[in-house]
Amino acid sequence: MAGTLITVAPTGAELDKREVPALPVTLAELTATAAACEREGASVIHVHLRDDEARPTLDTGRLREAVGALREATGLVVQLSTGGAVTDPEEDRLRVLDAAPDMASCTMGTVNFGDDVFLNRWSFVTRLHERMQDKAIVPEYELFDLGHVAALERLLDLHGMPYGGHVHVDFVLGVPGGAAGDASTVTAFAEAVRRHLPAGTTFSATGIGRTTLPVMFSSLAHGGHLRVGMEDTVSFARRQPVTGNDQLVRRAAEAADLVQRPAMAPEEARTLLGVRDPA
Ligand code: KMH
Ligand code: ZN
Repeated sequence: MAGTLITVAPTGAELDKREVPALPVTLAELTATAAACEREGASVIHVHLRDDEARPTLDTGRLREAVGALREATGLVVQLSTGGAVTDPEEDRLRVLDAAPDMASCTMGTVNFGDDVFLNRWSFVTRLHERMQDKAIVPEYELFDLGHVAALERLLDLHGMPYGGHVHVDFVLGVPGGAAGDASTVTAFAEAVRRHLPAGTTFSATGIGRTTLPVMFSSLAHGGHLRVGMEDTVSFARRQPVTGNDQLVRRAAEAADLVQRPAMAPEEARTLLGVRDPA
């Protein structure tokens, strides 16, 4: 039986370091949390960077530096976010790929995001997909709503398979404005993947805030993989703030052990996802 791929999303673009002191925002904090998460069972890291004032940034120089530092400090598959913050322009988001990560995220449509709008126009999605094909970067398709499965089916039909020939998607559930973070929604997404996407497509799932546990257990029950991290959840339990990303990865790895699909090593994840060998 295959293992469980655990992706850690340690930082995100939304949280304020002053309100969440354990959030990794410097490069030293990022590499330290990455190494700790790898020890606990993570095999992929989904990266958003912050600037010297801890504000979200898509600066290419910083992104390149972070990719190098993460490769130096860990064996993790490095996935850069092209989602950025809701305010980031499309051209800046496309330029993320110049930092030559192993993977990058590719959100499959526009979604309300709290009071904001996370804009992903069709023309932008297709440019991102094609540029990743050209640059040999493996996408992780982010699905915030059920319609995003249909959008991905259309994308693959019209523009071909991603680099590496394997399709991997991530259900991001429980965003205010997107699909709910509960077991029946995971079931609906898993079924839609099975019906509409190529055979062999793999999925992970993450639930925002308090939806993290139902989404985690439901994904495992469907043979899916996991994403956890402070981008999505900063509360470990009621009135118990997360102490660090490694705490969330450890819990995910324990759950994976319980279902007898233990956490995958990064090399296994590389093979599964079709990621090219590190330079
Ligand atoms: N920060 C959100 C607006 C991604 O990384 O690709 C988008 C996001 C998705 O986090
Ligand atoms: Zn993200």
